[in-house]
Amino acid sequence: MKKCFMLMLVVTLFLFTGNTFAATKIKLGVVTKPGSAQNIVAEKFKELVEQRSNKKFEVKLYHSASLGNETEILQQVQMNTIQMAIVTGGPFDTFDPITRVVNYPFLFKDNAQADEILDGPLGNQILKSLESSGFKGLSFSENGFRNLTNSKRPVKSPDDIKGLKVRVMASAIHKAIWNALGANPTPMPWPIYTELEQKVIDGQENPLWVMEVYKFYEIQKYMSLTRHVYSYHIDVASLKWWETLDKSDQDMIQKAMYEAAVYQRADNRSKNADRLKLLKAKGMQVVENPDVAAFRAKVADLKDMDLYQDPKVKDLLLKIMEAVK
Ligand code: EAX
Repeated sequence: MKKCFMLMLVVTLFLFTGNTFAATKIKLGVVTKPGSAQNIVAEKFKELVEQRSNKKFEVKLYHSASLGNETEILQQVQMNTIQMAIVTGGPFDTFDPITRVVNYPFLFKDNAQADEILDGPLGNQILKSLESSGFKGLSFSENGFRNLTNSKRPVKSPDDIKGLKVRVMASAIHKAIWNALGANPTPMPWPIYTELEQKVIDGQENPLWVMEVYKFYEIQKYMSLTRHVYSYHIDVASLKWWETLDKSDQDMIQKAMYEAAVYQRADNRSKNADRLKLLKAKGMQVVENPDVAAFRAKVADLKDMDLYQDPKVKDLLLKIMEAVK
């Protein structure tokens, strides 16, 4: 009897400590706060991975710039100080120029087109390419179509943009877009509320959820539904870390991230109509149909810029343009 008890005790202890030591922590970074598009992906991913791995993996979320800005988050992923991140397409630009293809202005007409390209073989070329800079690209979730806001005047045509100081992400293509549109683009990492409030910058551009979650209606009177860039997030892991995982864990994680991304895209899109209502109710003046043809004309030559001359980058851009014609 005593022996049996001892044996049970040993087995219990073994299971307990075994379990404790087996839990692998995944540190996941996002720059934005709870309620943001990035956090919705991250939280869904955490739920799926912990459930499916029976807590063999535990996901710890670092949000609200607690790990620094998006460029700094990506550097930490490269070094494997954190294992995963959901980061806006813009700041990837300095790590791998192929990522700027999707930031090309007016590339996708609508959500369906974005999904078709990004979930298909062309999107996969971007994920694959990221390996050469130390990232395992898993999937694409979304920020959404970006719209211009500012505190100075309603913007209907490029003439109204002249001289506006517009904050842009740390991305050469975003800077080039706003230069071509006649603004005075100012690269600045997220968050930017204070700079808008203090009028260091006149405007910024982001999807509707940002204006709501970050309360930009308090400090930006005017919004134009320019939809100039479909802004994706790239959901990445550290390649160094990825290579330490066995195949079945890799598959489980990859699948969970893709499902989290698909979930979040649908969630984001389903809320846009209400967001627009809310922003108007909060007093924003919205130009719903700006002269998009005139904006397009201003940026039509960007594909011939140096930014797109790397053959790998140019090739993908032209292929996507052809596919969405
Ligand atoms: O998701 O920096 C940006 O403008 C991003 O869109 C921001 O992280 C909000």
